[in-house]
Amino acid sequence: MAGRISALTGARIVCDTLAPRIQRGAGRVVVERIPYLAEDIVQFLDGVEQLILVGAKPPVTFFAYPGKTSWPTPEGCKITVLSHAHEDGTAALDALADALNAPPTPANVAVFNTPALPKSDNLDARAVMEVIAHYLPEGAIVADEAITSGLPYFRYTATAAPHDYLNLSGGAIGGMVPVGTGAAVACPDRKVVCLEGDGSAMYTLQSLWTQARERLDVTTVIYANRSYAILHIELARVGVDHPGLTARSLFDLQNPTLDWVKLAEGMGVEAARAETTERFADLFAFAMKTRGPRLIEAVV
Ligand SMILES: Cc1ncc(C[n+]2csc(CCOP(=O)(O)OP(=O)(O)O)c2C)c(N)n1
Ligand SMILES: [Mg+2]
Repeated sequence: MAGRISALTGARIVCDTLAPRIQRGAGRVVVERIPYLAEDIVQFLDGVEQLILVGAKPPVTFFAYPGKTSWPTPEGCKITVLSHAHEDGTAALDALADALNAPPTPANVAVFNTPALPKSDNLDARAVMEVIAHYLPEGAIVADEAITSGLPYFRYTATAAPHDYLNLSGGAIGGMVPVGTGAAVACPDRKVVCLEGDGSAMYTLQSLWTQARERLDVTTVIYANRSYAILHIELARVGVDHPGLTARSLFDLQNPTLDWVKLAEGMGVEAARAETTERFADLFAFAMKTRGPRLIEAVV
C-alpha cells in the first residue's frame, strides 16, 4: 500500500533503525532504513518537508551525544500522524491509497539480484553478508543482531530471495537468539537464519540448547570479532579519544577467547568455525540445504 502511494506521490518509504519486522527481498517494495548514527540520520532526512507517521514515532537518536542533536528531523518539517502504533496502520494505508486513487502497481519493487560470491578469501563482515544474500533460501526468516557487522551491509539482502527480516526492537541486547528460536517454533517449514554478534549471543546462548532439544531449523552465524565493537565506537563518540588499557579491555571478548564451536556442541548443536570466505560459503550453503540447528563461528 505504501508502495502504491509512493508510485503516485514519489514519497520515500522509510522505517525505524530498529523496526521489529519487515518483509524484504525480491518482489517486495524496498523500505529505506533510518541510519544509526545521529549525523547520518540528519543527512538521510535532509530536505524532507513532511514526515507522515504510520505506527511510528518521529525519529530520535539511540544515544544522546555531547554537541550532537538527538532530534534529527529537519527544522520546519511538518509531522503528520496517519495512524498511531495502537491503530491499524495497514488499513490506514489501504484507505489512503484508495482515497488518492493510487495506481495498483507499487513503486520500487525489488528485483532478484544477489551479490556474486566474494573473491577475496579474507573473511570479514561484508563477505559474510554477501555469502548470506547469495544463498538465502526463499521464505527464510532472518533474525539480525549482528550489530556493527550487520548494520552497514543491510542493503545486500534487499534484493535477495524474499524473506522476513526480524530486528531488535530496542536497545537491550541478546534478544535475537530467542527470537530466532521462537520464529522456528512458529514456522517449522521455514529456514531461520540468526545473525549474532559474539557479545550479544553470550547473553542468551542457552537458546541453542532449546534449538537442539526441539530440533529447530535455525542456522546461527556468530560474528566472532572478539569484541563489544560498538562500545569502542560509542566511547570515541562521547569524546574519549585515548581510552586506557583497562577501559579497552572491558570491551574485549579475549583472554580467554570464546570457543563458539565448543559452546554450541556442548548444548547439542552442530557447529564449525570459518576463518576464510570459502570455508564460510561452504558451511553456510550446506546449512541452507540441510535441516536442523547449526552454528557457524565466522572469525571476522
Ligand atoms: C542488556 C544490555 N546490556 C548491555 C548493553 C550494552 N551493549 C550494547 S551493544 C553491546 C555489545 C555488542 O557486542 P556484539 O554483539 O559482539 O556486537 P559488536 O558490537 O561486536 O558488533 C553492549 C554490551 C545493552 N545494550 N543491553
Ligand atoms: Mg562482537
